[in-house]
Amino acid sequence: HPEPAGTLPGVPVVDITATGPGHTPIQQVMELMRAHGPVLVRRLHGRDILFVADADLVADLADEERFAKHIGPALENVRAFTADGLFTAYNDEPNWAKAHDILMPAFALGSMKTYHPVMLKVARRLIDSWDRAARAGQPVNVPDDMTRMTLDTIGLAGFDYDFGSFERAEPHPFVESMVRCLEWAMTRLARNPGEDHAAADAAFRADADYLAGVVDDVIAARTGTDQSAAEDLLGLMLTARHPADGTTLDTANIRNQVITFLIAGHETTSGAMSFALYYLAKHPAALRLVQREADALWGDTPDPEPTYEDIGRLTYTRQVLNEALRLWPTAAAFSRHAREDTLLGGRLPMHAGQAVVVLAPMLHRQPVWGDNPELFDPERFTAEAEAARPVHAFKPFGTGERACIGRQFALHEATMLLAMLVHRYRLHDHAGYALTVKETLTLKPEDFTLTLTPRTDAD
Ligand code: MNH
Repeated sequence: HPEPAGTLPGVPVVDITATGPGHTPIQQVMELMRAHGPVLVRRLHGRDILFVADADLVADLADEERFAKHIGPALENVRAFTADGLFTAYNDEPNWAKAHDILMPAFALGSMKTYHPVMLKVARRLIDSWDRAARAGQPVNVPDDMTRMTLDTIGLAGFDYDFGSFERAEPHPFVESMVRCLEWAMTRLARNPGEDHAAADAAFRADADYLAGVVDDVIAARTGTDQSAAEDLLGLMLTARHPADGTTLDTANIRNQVITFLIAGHETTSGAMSFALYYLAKHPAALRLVQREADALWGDTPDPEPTYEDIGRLTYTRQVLNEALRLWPTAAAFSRHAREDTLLGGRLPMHAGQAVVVLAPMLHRQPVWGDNPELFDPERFTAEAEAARPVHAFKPFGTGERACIGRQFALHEATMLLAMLVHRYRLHDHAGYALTVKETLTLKPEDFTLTLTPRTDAD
């Protein structure tokens, strides 16, 4: 039920019907907020969406007693290919709590120990590929290679399935279909009344069916084998019984979960590492500090063997990742709705069920971040600086019980890889890259390439 937004006291209404949201709707709302402030209603063909980035309002929205995750129009579109998977399930859909309870143990910090060897193995695939590029003097496409790395990692770590992405010149067809599905979910929001989109919808159906087919292969490779009880994600999905009722996940739900994890498990992490490398390539002082941290652990060993414990010691590397996620949180928006009639922030009347979209990139540029929020500065994430800041000022992983389940997984994978890369290579911004952010529901630096040379002792 679209609420007449004019009833929200003091909240500007910006009608974008004339231009539409275009291909970069997140960046468009960022611009609108720069002009109109961090609370606004965006109106498109008479449909209103309330966007907020104000730190106090976001802190209030984090109150799980009064607000909950909302499946808004974007996620409704994603539901067309992930249905009741964890990411797109409604809060009260029984399969959400069931799958959450069954899969949670696989994402506790301690579980990262199990994934560590696989993450390292895939990191070495990337390094082999970058070594070849370095020897040939060829540039590497950073987001494409980060996507190869994260897809292979979630495939192997979660499902013991090898996408073999580094053996392919083009992205794996799963990635191409997935990106088109995400684009369909995004551009469907920009459709004008009366237009005919039958061709786009048919192409989407074909892509969604292809994704489901890949997932059926992933599952078939395991069912009935003695590996079906392995303690990875798929093993838990196939065999773990819910403590409350003793049942396992049903077949349709397992398929939805596998698609969900293959997508959620790689797309955003890939973007986060790409942005981190972008900022390191542009900020030599920060790059030197990351290199120093890696050198302190691994010296000039050409092929270090990072241990699980090493990754926890890479605190500055982690700060760099956090700072990249501050400026470009790769899952940039999440939605909340009021559980009951309430006043948001004590001043904006919301009725039960009414939705709000939190725009993380602008939350991350609010005054709590100081007077130069556009500046890349990993010092914002020292323990002291974090302790001094309101807890809800940084939300790259969402909030509450529906927050990202894969956070530790992503941070372990990304921290290790970043440290290994800067330990091994000098990064050359050979093209004088100017950042353009591509949106496919998630964010990535578009066409970002680097050239690489091995580091020498003199560096
Ligand atoms: Mn992840 C939910 C961001 C990595 C699996 N993820 C979310 C949400 C955000 C998010 C934001 C909440 C969305 C909402 O409220 O509607 N996730 C990220 C980012 C990274 C990331 C920025 C990397 C960086 N996510 C991962 C990885 C996995 C994963 C890696 C899996 C291995 N994420 C999920 C799942 C959910 C989720 C599953 C849904 C959780 C739930 O609702 O129960």
